[in-house]
Amino acid sequence: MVGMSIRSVLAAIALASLTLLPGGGATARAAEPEFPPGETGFHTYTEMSAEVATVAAAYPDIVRRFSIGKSYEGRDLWAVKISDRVATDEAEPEVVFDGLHHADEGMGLEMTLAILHWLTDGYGNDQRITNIVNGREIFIVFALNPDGATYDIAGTGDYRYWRKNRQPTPGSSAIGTDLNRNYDYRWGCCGGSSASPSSNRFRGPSAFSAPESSAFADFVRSRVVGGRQQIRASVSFHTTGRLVMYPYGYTLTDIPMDMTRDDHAAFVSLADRMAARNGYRAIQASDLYISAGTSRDWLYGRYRIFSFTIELSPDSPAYPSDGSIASETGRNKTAVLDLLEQAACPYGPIGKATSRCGAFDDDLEVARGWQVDADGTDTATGGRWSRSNPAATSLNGPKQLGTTPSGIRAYVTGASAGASAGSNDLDGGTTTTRSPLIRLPAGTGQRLTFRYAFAHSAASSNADWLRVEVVAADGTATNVFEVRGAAVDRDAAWLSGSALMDRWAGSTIRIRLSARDGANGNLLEAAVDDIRITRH
Ligand code: 3K0
Ligand code: CA
Ligand code: ZN
Ligand code: CA
Repeated sequence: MVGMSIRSVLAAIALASLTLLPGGGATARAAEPEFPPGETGFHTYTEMSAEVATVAAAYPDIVRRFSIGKSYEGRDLWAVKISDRVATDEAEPEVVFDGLHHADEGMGLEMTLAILHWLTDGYGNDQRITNIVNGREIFIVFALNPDGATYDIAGTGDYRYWRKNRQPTPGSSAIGTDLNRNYDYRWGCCGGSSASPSSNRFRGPSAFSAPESSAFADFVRSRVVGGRQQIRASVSFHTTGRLVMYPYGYTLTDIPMDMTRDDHAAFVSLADRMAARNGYRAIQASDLYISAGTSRDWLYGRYRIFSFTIELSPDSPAYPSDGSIASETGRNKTAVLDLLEQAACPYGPIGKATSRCGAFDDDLEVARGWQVDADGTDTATGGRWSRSNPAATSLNGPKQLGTTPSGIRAYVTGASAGASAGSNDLDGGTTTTRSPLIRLPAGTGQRLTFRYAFAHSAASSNADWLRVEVVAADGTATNVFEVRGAAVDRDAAWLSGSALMDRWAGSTIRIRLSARDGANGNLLEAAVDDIRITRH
């Protein structure tokens, strides 16, 4: 220590303890854990962290490194964003890859590192990769479960066969939660996880009880910009089985209520495309076994992200050898590149690029930034717009329809299950709901299309209406579609409406749905679904 100032001694001690205690935990580790002899080609957490930092430093124009949060033991959950103009949030489709939800699935981490290297090495050298990096914003979360992965190899030259994280469970001596059972979508349902803390499929005491799954979810939530989730596709890499799996895992039903027909068709098509490239088998996740609370189900169920789980490597041996890293990751290269390309329009492979991937597309199945009574001026006393699963009502014929053009939700003027006609209809004035901001492309021919239903009793008059308005950037509202009431009984039926958007080409607008009950004692129902702006 001769010649060292107190300050540098302290700095040296701090550095040493950082190295010794990467987790900041209470127990000192004597040496950095390493994979068993013969398998050291896999990256430890420390090696991965160093490699990600090195690549980020080498490619500052296209790689930004950040941490999405900390593991239970305090390790950073490292991530990168890869794109041109990487410091700017551009209007480009976003894609997320993650590895190592499960501690003992090291090939998943190798896969995320392989993607990092393909994209950075290829940028400027390979036209396909250059186009992808220019046109997408790619996020990679390398190791969701660094504590478990470190523990798995911290034994005496062999694996510990550890899967879960390293978080104690209150009231139990058992350690660890299965991160891929801890997400808040159908959490704990349907026999797809275990309530027992000692189980390898332990779902945790509550959804998002684990800091690692919670940090991943927070990151995904942070990608909601202007009410719209920017991430369009994702892959979570696991081992083993050589499978490409799409939602859902929680049910054997192919197209349950919380999936649309278009989305299912797109999932099958995207999975088949990847399977054709990596030679794996494409299946619905539940065809492997029922799993609930997985990241994949959450990503689709909550945000309609086209999310996949890829199980790398053959089933045997349980731990693939490090000699297979290059070939097993390599065979996934074109599958990954294809998904990155298709992410611009996941409906492209089912031939619906024109109808589903225009300037705006909302099937109203999940919250996408609409706001009821955004201006605080609505006067309706009942039956305000509600993004709901409508209940069929009848009064001399159907008034609110129990079906929707897509999925199970639409905007309807009041939906209370089991309600009788007249108890949940629009009353007392006007109700509005306003879309998030929509940037219209320059050039003519953009058309707003939607499905709607409008029904009333014979007590209606032309003071009743359903309107679709365009609200310009300066707040000016223009009526582009209107259907009015009349003194006749009118039954509900799903119809198509449309309006040309040329007036607003190149500008930023909102769509507003407005329904009005202009007279008393009248049964009035309106509904809207599948709101799109496309150019045919
Ligand atoms: O649907 C799923 O994502 C479940 C598959 C996954 C799991 O979490 O059980 N299989 S793994 O544990 O062998 N990677
Ligand atoms: Ca960019
Ligand atoms: Zn796994
Ligand atoms: Ca719908």
